[in-house]
Amino acid sequence: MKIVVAGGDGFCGWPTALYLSQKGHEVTIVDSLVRREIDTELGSNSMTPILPLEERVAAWKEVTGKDIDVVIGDLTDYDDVTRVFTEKQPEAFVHFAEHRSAPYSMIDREHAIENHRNNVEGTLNVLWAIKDHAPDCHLVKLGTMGEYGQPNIDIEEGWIEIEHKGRKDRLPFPKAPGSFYHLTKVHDSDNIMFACRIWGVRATDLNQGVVYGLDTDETRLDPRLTNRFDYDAVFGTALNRFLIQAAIGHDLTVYGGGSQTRGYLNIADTVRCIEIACENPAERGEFRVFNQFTESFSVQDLAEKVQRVAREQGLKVGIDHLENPRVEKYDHYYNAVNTNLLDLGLEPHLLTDEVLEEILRVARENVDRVSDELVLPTVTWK
Ligand code: NAD
Ligand code: USQ
Repeated sequence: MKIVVAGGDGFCGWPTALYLSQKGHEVTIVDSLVRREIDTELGSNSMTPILPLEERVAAWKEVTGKDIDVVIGDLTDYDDVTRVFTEKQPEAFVHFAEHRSAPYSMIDREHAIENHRNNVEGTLNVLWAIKDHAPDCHLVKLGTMGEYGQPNIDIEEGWIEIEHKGRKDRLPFPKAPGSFYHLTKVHDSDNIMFACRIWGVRATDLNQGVVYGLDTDETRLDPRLTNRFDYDAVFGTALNRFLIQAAIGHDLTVYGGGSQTRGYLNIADTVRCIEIACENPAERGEFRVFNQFTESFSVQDLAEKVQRVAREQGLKVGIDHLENPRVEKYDHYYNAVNTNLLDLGLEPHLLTDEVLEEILRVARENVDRVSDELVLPTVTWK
């Protein structure tokens, strides 16, 4: 298939582009490189040294003989988006290309607005370009489990049957997101659903949980292909942060009580889920939602797992319950359905000690690249 991976220089997009290329798909990466600029803004860095995009792609060609096209372009620029659709005529457009950090969206008014502008405008451009230039293209859009929040009922996959005053309907599942970033994903979902309804766009919204891990079979082929690995309090995510904290001898930063629970998945499953979605496209006019996570954990569970595995490697690691910089629920009900991807053939890589050990080993090899001052949270919700 001809597949565009927008956001293909990022943590999820890069290993996905390699995986799809390895499977024989014709892959084009589109990226504005804004994530690298945000590193400069925040004074942060990937814990692993990542090469410039052109050099990564050249290394892939050298190692595998396979070509990946690169377009440096911004989805908020309609000329860039039009060029990609007219020149590439993709059968699937995989859309990772958004600002994805909840704390980044909560820094101040300007960041909240920029987050909305980048994410909502980019997705609207993609929808208009599909309508105008590639109406049969399947949009595979990365949403988030955080769109649903933590309701006191089971979370369904996008839709829920409701009986109200004697009448029934199948309606979008209610949303209660926890940051301005998560809200951008809700707005995207509504816009995509609308475009499916009025223009007959085919779309799959992948409500992904928190992704952990670093390498995949493809990024392990050569050190120049390594993936980015965020550890700072703005872009680093829970489990990956804990592993890096263990490696540098920092207490694990559990926010508040630690009973807040989320869906998680291994980066190796992210790439496979994208392949499954691309190879099983939605129908024309269908807005399909898959909940993309494999297991649920509380933050405290994760900290204890990391503490145990680190101890076995001779590292002494404490768990610190910090005052929570966010506003979120503790001790809440959490039971989300995730059967759509499993039914289509996903075989999850679960969170075993071996998985934790491998990530911890890479973290320990790169400790000299970590700035301690980026570890503690500085952005608050209030
Ligand atoms: P990332 O920040 O590492 O990568 C995003 C990439 O998109 C970057 O390379 C960035 O330069 C690019 N980009 C951003 N805005 C762009 C624009 N307007 N035009 C072109 N390129 C642009 O993020 P990630 O962790 O790889 O996440 C990818 C997607 O998956 C995001 O949409 C995110 O919301 C979603 N997601 C991520 C996680 C996670 O745990 N990492 C979990 C659930 C959902
Ligand atoms: N947390 C800690 N300590 C930390 C970091 C986080 O206790 O050092 C807690 C947070 O308070 C939260 C949970 O861990 O309860 C998850 O936080 P996170 O930073 O790992 O993830 P989140 O902000 O939800 O965002 C990440 C990605 C985002 C994606 C989302 C999926 O950055 O792009 O959309 O995971 S989900 O959580 O399902 O919405």
